[in-house]
Amino acid sequence: MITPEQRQFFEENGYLKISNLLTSEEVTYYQNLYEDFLSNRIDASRYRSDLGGHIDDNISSVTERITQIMVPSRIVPDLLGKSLHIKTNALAKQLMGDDMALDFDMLIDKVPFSDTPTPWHQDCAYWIDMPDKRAVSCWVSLDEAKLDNGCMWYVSGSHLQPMRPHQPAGKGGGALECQATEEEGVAVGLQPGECVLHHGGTLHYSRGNSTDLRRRAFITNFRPAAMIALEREQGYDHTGDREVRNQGGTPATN
Ligand SMILES: O=C(O)CCC(=O)C(=O)O
Repeated sequence: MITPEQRQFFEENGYLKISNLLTSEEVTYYQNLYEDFLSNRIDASRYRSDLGGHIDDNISSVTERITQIMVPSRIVPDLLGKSLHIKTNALAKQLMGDDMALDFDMLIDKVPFSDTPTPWHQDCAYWIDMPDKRAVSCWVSLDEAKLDNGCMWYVSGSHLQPMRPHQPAGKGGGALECQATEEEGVAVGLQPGECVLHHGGTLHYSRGNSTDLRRRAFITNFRPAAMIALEREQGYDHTGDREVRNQGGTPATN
């Protein structure tokens, strides 16, 4: 249950940490499933990309700097009936209304020593413009997330400000970036099974993983069912399929 104080904190700051979302048994279930996706035992190649592909150097010792797998629940539909989706949808409804429904989900993994920050951005910069701006992402950590393996940072209240100008983060990959610094931000460390919610307009970022620790995030995103219908009518479903990108001119997959 979200308390009135938590709701007020979210409304004012644009993010909110939730402790004890998943039990340790549930965390183990999602960690195992995550490994099946990463190792291609579950084939998600169609929806897999490197969110760190904008980094232009030849010294990478990892094949993907930031592994992003879109719409895992489209590949494993049973996920929709499991605890992470059910609990995060309930949080989204409590925060923003009963019409909040799952728009997309994704896995974002930063392998040890991949050392690649996620650029500062606002999710709404990736999306088509919608009349109803309600949107919330639930970033569920399957590992301890701390500063140097890439916990999330947020600029408090940025969802209440005009969106900052965004540009492609580099030549490769689909990531967007805008101007912001850690001095403006707040870091939110998490234990496995905890999550942090952020509004679609909240400015956020994470450092690279410069440690030997894992940093696996399972993310669900919710918005009003009517806005999801509007997106789909325009061929926009967050899969990053070339067909959809070309139609919509959408630069990336978030
Ligand atoms: O996991 C990350 O580093 C970035 C996550 C993110 O940008 C998001 O959930 O919107």
